[in-house]
Amino acid sequence: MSARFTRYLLLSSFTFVVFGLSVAGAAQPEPWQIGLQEPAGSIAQKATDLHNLLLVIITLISVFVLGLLVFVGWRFRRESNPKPSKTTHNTVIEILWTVVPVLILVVIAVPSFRLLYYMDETKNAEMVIKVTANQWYWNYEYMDEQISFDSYMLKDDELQAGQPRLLSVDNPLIVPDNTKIKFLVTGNDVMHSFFVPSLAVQTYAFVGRSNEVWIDVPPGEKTYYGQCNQICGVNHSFMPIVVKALARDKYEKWLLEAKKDFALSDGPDYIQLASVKK
Ligand SMILES: [Cu+2]
Repeated sequence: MSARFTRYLLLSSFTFVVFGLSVAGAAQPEPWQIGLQEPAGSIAQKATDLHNLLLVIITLISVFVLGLLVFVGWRFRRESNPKPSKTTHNTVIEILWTVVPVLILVVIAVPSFRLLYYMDETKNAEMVIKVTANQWYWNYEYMDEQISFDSYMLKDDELQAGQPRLLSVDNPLIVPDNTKIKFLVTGNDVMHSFFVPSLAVQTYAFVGRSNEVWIDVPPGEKTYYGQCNQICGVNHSFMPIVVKALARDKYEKWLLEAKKDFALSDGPDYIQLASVKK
């Protein structure tokens, strides 16, 4: 083993350990990541399972088609097939290449629809949070607690140790762990999208419309990072989402503080006041 290779090996394992430590307890993209983020919650788990099933199916199809192409190119090349056949159609093959893809699509459709309807089940949510997208920050309103606050991205000079750049915010969306939460997603200006990959939640935020989604935050304290997923203007890439799951007692403690700091004022015009403040 050359000295250069040893050095490379040491450096890469060091990087791996350092990054591995820094992302422990957080769901975010990792350097050299291939594939999806580790799923959190039942929707994400089901979506990952469906993705893995589709990966197997499309790999088998691609390998089969590639094999056919290579075989035809080799078997019917000019030297081995000097007199080309003038066949124009073959009924058996035509029926097969219609019926087999239909069957494959049906096989794919069953788990897809099952997941789609599962994601639609917003009833039985233990709490509701209204998410409002703005150019270029998020507003979170805890409807039952009468609190509301804005969430802005931290600039580079505001980052604390361990906080990922372009993903950290001043006021994260604090949620209790092990809880089913319904989001009502809406917008205040242009079209945005609320997207947290590890929780498998992605919903468009429109003016004048509220879209429903739900997540079941898994047990355990963890931070889930996401971003606006719809190009919404010059600062589109600077409106990250941070969902921070706390244990129930810590969440209750945070709630007491939040009720002082982020209390919604009474009256019908608070939403307008919140949106004017920029
Ligand atoms: Cu946006």
